Amino acid sequence: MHRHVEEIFALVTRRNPGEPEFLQAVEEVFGSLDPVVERHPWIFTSGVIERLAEPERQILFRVPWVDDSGTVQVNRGFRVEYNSALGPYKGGLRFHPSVNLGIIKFLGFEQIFKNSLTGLGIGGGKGGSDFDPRGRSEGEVMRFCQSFMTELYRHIGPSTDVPAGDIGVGGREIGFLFGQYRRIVGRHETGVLTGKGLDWGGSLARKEATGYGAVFFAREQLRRLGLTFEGRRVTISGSGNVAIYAAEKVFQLGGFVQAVSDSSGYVVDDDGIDLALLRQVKEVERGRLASYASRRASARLVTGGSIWDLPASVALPCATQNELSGSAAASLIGSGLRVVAEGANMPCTPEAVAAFLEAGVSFAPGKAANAGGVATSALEMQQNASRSCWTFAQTEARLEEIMVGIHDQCLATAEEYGSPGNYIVGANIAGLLKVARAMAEQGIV
Ligand code: NDP
Ligand code: 2IT
Repeated sequence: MHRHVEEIFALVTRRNPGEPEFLQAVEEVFGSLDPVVERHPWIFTSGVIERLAEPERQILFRVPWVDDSGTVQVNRGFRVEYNSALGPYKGGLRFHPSVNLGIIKFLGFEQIFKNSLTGLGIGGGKGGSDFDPRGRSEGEVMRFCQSFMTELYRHIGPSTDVPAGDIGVGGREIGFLFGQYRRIVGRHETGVLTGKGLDWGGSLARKEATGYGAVFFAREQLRRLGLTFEGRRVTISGSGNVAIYAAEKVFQLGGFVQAVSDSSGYVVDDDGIDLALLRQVKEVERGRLASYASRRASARLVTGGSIWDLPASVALPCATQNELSGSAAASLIGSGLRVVAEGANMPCTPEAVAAFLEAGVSFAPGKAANAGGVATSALEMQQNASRSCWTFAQTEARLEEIMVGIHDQCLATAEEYGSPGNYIVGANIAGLLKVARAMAEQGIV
């Protein structure tokens, strides 16, 4: 790390105790900056790095609600409005018991560069709550969402800050959140949230976009190696929104998805994952993978160990941060792994990433590979602003074009800055330069 960047990182470390994920994300980006700051000294003089180390605004609030037994529950709500140099803050909401300020800051920080890479004029933000939707009734989830929005509404808007889904927040939650927003402000302002229902402002292909986009990206990585998905053995962790649609696209491209996971374990299916059954268990019943395994003779549930113990040619980690460790990476490399594309945000630990790079595995970081979700959110905002509605094919074609564009931009930038083939360097530098230019041109704000 350049000495000046190192000093700023030391300050970030002192200022943000107890936020290891945030520091991990910052260190990864700062670690790519040496060739940039040497070539663009104006980045220092305009204080871009110092300013990127600090979110523009961090909102914390109480979310009181009443559960089905009449007991008062209190959760914590967050919205980190990290950087708006390129457009309104844009990024998802995560409802998971592990959520804290450091997690939301890491996700908001990553979102700045990801959104920049899409080229679509969106700033970076993230939010959520430590609310655990698991085991909660529909009524409880609705009351929680309404209480959450009763505070959040004053901070968001189509030109201010536009939340969407993330872990634990899907179409159902976006519906409850939008309903409460509309009731409070008294306007049908579709552009305030993305991932909406298709009858009231949602975009076709938004639900599929993150998973499809990650697989389009992996297809480009394979293509660069002279390979395709045809007949290739693929492991996908998670079994939520990103994982399900990543699996669908892998099958469409002729690949073989052998396993998916959730927090209870993983299923290996000798006949390949049955998507219709997976969607029934996960999207309709909101159940566990044991239920998938019990209904399919070719499948077994594994509750010990890790899904990454399985030999695979392509790995798509689509569950959560730091789920793929250095030792998991070593075992995957030993079994002939060629490509990793992060569908989740920061799922590979720094040790795993180092092992992939060392072994010459093609590795794509989340801020590039999973940008299809937020990119399609921006397409949803475009449709809302023009009161139009694109077809599935039109939207998917735009998504594919954007993902191929990000892939090529990462490679070209990596090459230009002396690290050919390194998607991390390419994504960090290409993402940063656009934001940095905007921040410099707009003055010290
Ligand atoms: P979902 O809530 O739909 O699914 C999450 C999946 O990951 C579930 O299978 C869940 O298992 C598993 N999971 C979550 N947390 C843990 C944990 N701590 N340990 C083990 N398994 C876990 O979320 P998404 O699919 O939307 O998000 C997955 C990842 O993709 C996240 O990193 C998210 O930030 C990222 N992402 C999402 C985008 C989107 O558009 N939705 C866009 C870009 C990135 P269980 O149900 O058992 O908890
Ligand atoms: O991490 C992400 O990019 C998302 N959860 C999607 C954000 C969005 O605004 O669509």
